[in-house]
Amino acid sequence: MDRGQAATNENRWTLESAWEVANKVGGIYTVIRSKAYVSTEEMGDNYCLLGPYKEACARQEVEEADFPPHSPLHAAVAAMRSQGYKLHTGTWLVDGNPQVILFDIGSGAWQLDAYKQELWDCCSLGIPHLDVEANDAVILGFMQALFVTEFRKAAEKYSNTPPRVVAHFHEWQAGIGLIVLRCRHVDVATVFTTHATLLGRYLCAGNTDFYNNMDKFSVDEEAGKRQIYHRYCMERAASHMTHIFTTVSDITGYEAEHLLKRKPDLITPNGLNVKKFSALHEFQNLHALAKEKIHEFCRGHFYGTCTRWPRRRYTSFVGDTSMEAGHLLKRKPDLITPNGLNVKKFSALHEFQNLHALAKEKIHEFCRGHFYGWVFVVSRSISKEFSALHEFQNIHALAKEKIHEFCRGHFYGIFISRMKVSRSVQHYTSSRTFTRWPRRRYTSFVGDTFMEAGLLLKRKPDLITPNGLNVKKFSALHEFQNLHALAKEKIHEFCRGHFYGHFNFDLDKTLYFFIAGRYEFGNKGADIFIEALARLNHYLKSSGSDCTVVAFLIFPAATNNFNVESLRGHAVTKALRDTISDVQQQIGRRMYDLCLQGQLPEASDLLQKEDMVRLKRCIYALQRDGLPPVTTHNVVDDWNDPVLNSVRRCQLFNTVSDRVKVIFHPEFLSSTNPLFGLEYEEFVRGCHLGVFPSYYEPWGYTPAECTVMGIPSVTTNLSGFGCFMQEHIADPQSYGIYVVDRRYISLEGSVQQLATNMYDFTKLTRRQRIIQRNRTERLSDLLDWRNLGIYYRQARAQALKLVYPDYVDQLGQELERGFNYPRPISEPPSPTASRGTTPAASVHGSDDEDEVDEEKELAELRISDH
Ligand code: G6P
Ligand code: 1S3
Repeated sequence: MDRGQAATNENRWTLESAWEVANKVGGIYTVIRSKAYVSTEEMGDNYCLLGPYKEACARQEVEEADFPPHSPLHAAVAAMRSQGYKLHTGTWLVDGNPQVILFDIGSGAWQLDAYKQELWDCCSLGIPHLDVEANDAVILGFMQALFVTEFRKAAEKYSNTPPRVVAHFHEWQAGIGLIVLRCRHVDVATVFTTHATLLGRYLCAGNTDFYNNMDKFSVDEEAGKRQIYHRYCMERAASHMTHIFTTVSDITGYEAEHLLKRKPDLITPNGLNVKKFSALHEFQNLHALAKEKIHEFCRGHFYGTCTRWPRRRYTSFVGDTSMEAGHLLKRKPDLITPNGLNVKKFSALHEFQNLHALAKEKIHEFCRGHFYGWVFVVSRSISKEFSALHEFQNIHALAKEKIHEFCRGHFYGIFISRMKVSRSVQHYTSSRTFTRWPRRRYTSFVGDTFMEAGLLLKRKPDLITPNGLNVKKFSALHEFQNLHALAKEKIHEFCRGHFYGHFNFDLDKTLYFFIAGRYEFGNKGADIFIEALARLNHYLKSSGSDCTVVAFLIFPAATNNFNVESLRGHAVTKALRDTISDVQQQIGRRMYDLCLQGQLPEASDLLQKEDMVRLKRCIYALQRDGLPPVTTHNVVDDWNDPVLNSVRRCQLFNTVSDRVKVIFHPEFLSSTNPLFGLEYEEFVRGCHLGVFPSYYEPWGYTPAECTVMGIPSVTTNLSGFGCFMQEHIADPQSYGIYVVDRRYISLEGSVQQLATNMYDFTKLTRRQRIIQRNRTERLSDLLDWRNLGIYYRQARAQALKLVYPDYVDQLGQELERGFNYPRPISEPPSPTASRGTTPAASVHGSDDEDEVDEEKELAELRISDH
């Protein structure tokens, strides 16, 4: 059936409202945005999102357009506009491209007092004047309630089938709309979802033993003490007045039961819009690359007959065409129109001289080939003849390009001048050598040679000596593994810059751990992470491990930009890299010429004195007085910053002897960042382990995102994600999901467990890490909205049944079967089905030889002393 056809036939609609629709603030934005694809798949144009108009985000993400005139959405928008409200309509430019209506809060502000009065009259809810956020929530709520009312009326008119409308609201900021709809008895079914509770977040941020006292809090008093009583009332009223109440995890459900005094009807776990990479094995890549070379040959061989790659003619002439035409076309041309050329004049750079040099180099190249075997000193002649070629001009041009580059960075944003930057610069890329080629078996056999030899040579061989091959094993490398290697290389580059002068560790034996999120130090578990890192440092030192761990902490805090020391590091390493690349090219050229002359190059022929001088200058620039900084930025409140204080207390100062290095990056990552130049997603891919030992985490998208990218992570049994994984996977750790106990053991016990988990991780071999990443990535099905979206559908269906008892749920049977996700072909069984300590113990087997081998191998390689 077409997208949303069933909903259209039934005149069934879903209007979903959240403060974070096309308004990037936190996790709810990710929920709504990532879910849009499955929502529109199910509902088509009968699905629409409602949110506040936040210009900065909306202008980038929303394509404004009117709804089609025959749509009840169009009628309702027109009705609102005729009453003086401003609404922006269109589609959100995300997967699924859902329809969206954004309400301009300013246009309803003049009614604020009336709205507050109505709230007070209908449910004794008083909103203080000074709470701007709550006031905005009230205005948005009333505007949305009015819109839904108008929409309901219009939907009745546009179809013969009675409309079935679900209005779904997320979190307290959107809750007022629901309260108003219910107070005014509008005929729609309502769903309310909380992603956290206000009081829970506040209580956890203090030093409270939250989970053991949940049933004992005097909720009104606690909310009053924190001056959030009115917000708490908005949240509580919405959760009680809704037809169906849901939370994102069991743990938040438990919290809601005690703090909001209503148990959720359903848990609606968060998913992700998982985009799977096809399982590309390395040999497949090699096939593609080799095929491209054959293509290239064919282009050359069949030139002229290949219609897609036509042969170009570069010559032009006037010649005797006139005579030719006279004979063949039987008419003498009236005029000769000689062909011209588009002459491009070169300026003071004597570009034609350069072209001469380049062309001459090609003739040299010909000579090298033609006179091979002869000692023919060809390159000497070009070696130092700078003047004629105006080489100094070239050098000027190259150096100027570097200054251009600096200017581009320095004047970014105001870079409007017409600098001629278009002359191309040659880039040199060094190819990576994959030490571990993916495993594959190429068999060979001798066949009947034995018989043949006996007959023809008249002697029977004494022994058969079958021919072997130098087999390079291919392991099952998936595309996301390649992406990991590429992104990791960029993090390596950052480390080279950051630790210059103290760079005494081997990047090949370096592991990258990270924590990231909203800067809630205790709630997100940064406190125990730093403490556990200090212990890990001790374990690695005392065991004599050659592994280094670089731990990144990414939390947005107030800063005065990057610090000079971090920027300097990247500048000096860049200078060294450029010099080496230059020297490398020159060495290559010298070596090539010497070999062609039949000489084996001596080191002194290749690396010359002036190269050494250049290198020495770069090496001297790498000296530094202090230690590599712990933070990349100047943190505004340095002495009170919780991360920096904790790092100081644990003495993780990045000394040469530390095996754990710490880098606090107090800003979210973006590709324009001059230190990393990486988007968050790419950064995650390049890391080895995400560490999220949260104390308060209703769901927790960060470890979920790691999982779908195939990066192992640490989570806790106090996070919705951690509990979900424990429920669905028998042995999460073997899939790279480490669940730290923060609920049933002491704080000291949790720190210890985290430190041990991290230490065990450092003991895995590269191969074990690769296998573990493969397994982690297999869990992505479990987190895909295509599977988890069913809970939202279920919530809406239940709400409709409550309001319209005659409502027949077409999805009924499917819902009753419950949650079940398909087992991928040619991969080990789904984690839910596996009950052994490792998936190798599965009885289901696997169609893929590589996978089976990997599983066996991992079982053998498992560290026995865990
Ligand atoms: C991926 C790449 C491999 C690389 C490996 C490094 O699997 O495909 O080529 O060797 O990553 O793994 P590591 O855990 O050491 O970063
Ligand atoms: C909340 O955002 P947070 O980081 O403040 O909602 C998210 C989406 O449901 C959830 O993943 C997270 O745990 C909550 O805490």
